[in-house]
Amino acid sequence: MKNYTSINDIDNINSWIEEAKEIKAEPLKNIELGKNKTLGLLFFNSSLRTRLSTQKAALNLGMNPIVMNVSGDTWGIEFGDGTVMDGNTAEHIKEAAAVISQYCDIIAVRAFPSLTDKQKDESEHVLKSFVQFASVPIVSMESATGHPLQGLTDAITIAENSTKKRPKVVLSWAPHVKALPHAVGNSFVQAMQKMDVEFVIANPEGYDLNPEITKDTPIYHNQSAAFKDADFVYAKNWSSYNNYGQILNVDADWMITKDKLANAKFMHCLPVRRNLVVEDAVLDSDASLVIEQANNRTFAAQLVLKKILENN
Ligand code: AN0
Ligand code: CP
Repeated sequence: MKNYTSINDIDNINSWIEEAKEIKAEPLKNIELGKNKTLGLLFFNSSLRTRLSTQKAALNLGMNPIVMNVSGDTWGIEFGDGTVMDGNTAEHIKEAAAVISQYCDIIAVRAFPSLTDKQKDESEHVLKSFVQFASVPIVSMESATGHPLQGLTDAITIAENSTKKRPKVVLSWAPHVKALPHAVGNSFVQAMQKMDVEFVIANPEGYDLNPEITKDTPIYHNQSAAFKDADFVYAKNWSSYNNYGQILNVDADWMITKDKLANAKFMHCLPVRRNLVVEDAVLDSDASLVIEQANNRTFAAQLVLKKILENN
């Protein structure tokens, strides 16, 4: 594997999960693998978990992480081909990616979608420009349409916490006040489609995700019907895909409550807004796996970096 930019880069999810568990049991086993290698982390957007867990993963492999906030701390980057750069952007991605490649052995990038221009977002122009113009491997730390480190983490967490051979997993839309990306939902869908689970999606009408991603996964517009006999409920808000980037309603009825959850475990990628997405009684109970998910971000990132280091 050269780059890790999508859940589709996972060739065998079960073997990846087993390897992640081995890393978790002995995180410093490969401390020599990344010696004298540098990981560059570039953030076009905010982050808590990704920023810290990916650096921790690099440190566990003996790598040196260096971090840059692209918005604010550096020159505005131009992505357009042939642009006359007489506006606000000061350097082109062609130079920027090539220069960063002089300092880093792997580059990790976070770049959220605009949520206004569907075609541009779906072209993944930021992530793909780094892949094109950098001379070193690229890792997505959440791009316009995917969050593959999160999806891998979630697969690991479900495998670790499952008491059944084939658990039922529900991805449920939940209310939010801001228009949020589809990336986390998309990567979770793709990860669950690769696993041996009974997987369904619940969302209000108008909020169906991209059908090219959901494929034949059942979609319920009735949340309680979807939650029947669930073992894992994964909550996430996303804005409308059809009415691209719009908030159609903030239907509070879709908030995850302890009553709705019944015997299921609760999952969320974080950050989560309490008592809007999910009530306190869930997050403060033993049913919540959110902190263990955040912990597993380190081992998912470490597995990805290890595979890239071994291959390059
Ligand atoms: C972001 C999102 O929904 O993509 C990041 C989640 C990891 N969440 C927010 O902006 C709240
Ligand atoms: N789950 C996740 O990616 O969190 P951050 O946005 O804080 O990195």
